[in-house]
Amino acid sequence: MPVKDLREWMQKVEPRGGLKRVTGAHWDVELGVITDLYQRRPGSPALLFDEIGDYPKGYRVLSNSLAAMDRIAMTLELPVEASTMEIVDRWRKSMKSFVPVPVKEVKEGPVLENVHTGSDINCWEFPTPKWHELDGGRFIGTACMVITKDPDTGWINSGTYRVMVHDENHLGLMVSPGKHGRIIREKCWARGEDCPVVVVVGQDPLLYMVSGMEIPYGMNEYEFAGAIRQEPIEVIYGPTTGLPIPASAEIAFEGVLKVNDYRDEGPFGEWTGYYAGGTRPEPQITVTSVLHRHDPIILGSSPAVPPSDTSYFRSPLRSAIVWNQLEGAGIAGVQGVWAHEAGAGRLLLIVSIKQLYPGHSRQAGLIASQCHGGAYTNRCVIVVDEDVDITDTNQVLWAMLTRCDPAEDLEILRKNWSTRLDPLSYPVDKKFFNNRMVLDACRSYDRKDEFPPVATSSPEAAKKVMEKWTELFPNK
Ligand SMILES: Cc1cc2nc3c(=O)[nH]c(=O)nc-3n(C[C@H](O)[C@H](O)[C@H](O)COP(=O)(O)O)c2cc1C
Ligand SMILES: [Mn+2]
Repeated sequence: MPVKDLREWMQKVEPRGGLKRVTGAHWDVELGVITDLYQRRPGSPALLFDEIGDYPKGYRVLSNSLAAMDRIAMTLELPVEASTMEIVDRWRKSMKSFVPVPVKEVKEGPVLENVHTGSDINCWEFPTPKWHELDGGRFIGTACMVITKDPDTGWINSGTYRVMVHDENHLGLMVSPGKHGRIIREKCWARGEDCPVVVVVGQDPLLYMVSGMEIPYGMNEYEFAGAIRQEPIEVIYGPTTGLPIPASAEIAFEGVLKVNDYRDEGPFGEWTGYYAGGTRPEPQITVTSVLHRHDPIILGSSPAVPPSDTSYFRSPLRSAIVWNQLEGAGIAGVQGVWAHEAGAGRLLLIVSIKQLYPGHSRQAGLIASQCHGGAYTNRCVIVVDEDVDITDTNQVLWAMLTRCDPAEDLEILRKNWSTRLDPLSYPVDKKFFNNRMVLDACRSYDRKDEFPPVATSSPEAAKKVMEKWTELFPNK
């Protein structure tokens, strides 16, 4: 049975050792440090914090939710033992052929167990973490869904954008240029209208994944998630905004972005592993209602030096997007793409190809570095031959060190698509660009046939031995 909400998701992962309960950690940095230390280890359990300093028992935080491939697979409705490349494949198919599954409206839902409006609103009610030591505030929205509605078309969008608590009834919202939530807010303001918004905190992690990934403009993330789940997402319509909210969400803040209402926000530890800039004015949400379940759970994520909770799922999903786009650009022979965790799924792309003609590998690398799904903040693309396992960093480095001649096989590209979050980006007239490289680590096509043979057992020899020596290779 597909899970419906965060609690069912936790019940499903706990028996597999995928959930660790922590009592007594403080919201002020301690909980964030524990998360940071855990998330560096791939496969580490989700962390459920309770009895969080100053707050009543039952008011909880769940972090590190997607730091393990088996939990990512499960969340995408795949078998838990699915390989990384099966996860990539799943997303490739979802992005290519997706039949939207409309939401199902329900009148009642656990999110309505507590409804606060007017003077009853208190955004400090929840144990919102200060995630990192240098953060400029407490961020309740990290692995959240921010729901907005296009005033022209009625399209509902959901994106994961950070949300800081300003005071009892104001939240800060930082949405980067070009993101759908930003485009919608700008449309509202251009008409002189306030922009209604809902911040959902604590939802089924599939909705977190889908909101945190680039789904094409005009598509409704609820309907995309419904297509993956093969079941409609159940929503209630918010009492003060009329926007759809998962009926079994833990917490939802309804509110409005009033025209030109800015307030200083940030900084916050970012996915690049750095703080980008200091405190800056960003739009603020005036909260019109707070809805929450009894004993609510904040679903949180702490971007930091990668890998982090965020980069684990973005790596396979972004790999899928770049792979599809390479194929869409007509590149034949692509065997795989890996958006490496160390670059948080963006800075480093590895592409493997079966070389078919001279210039093929260079073409694949240059396109990967510039196609829409790969271009933003990339720093390095490495192209390797098909014998290299692109998810094995040692193999990729070995290929680079033995097949990429620095005098011949390194392309440097200037003035590319970046952001101020990239510590190596540079402003030209206040607009940010970066420089990047493509390393062609394939055997050069002209030397392909005389390149020294690889000194490792052939797949055939290995298979034969493993079949014979099953006691030595029990898991093969
Ligand atoms: C944990 C996490 C935090 C994020 N924080 C922000 C943020 O603060 N601002 C932002 O513009 N994008 C942020 N993103 C990236 C967006 O969620 C992502 O680009 C998504 O595609 C946005 O949705 P949209 O395409 O509907 O705009 C974050 C992603 C994740 C997974
Ligand atoms: Mn979107």
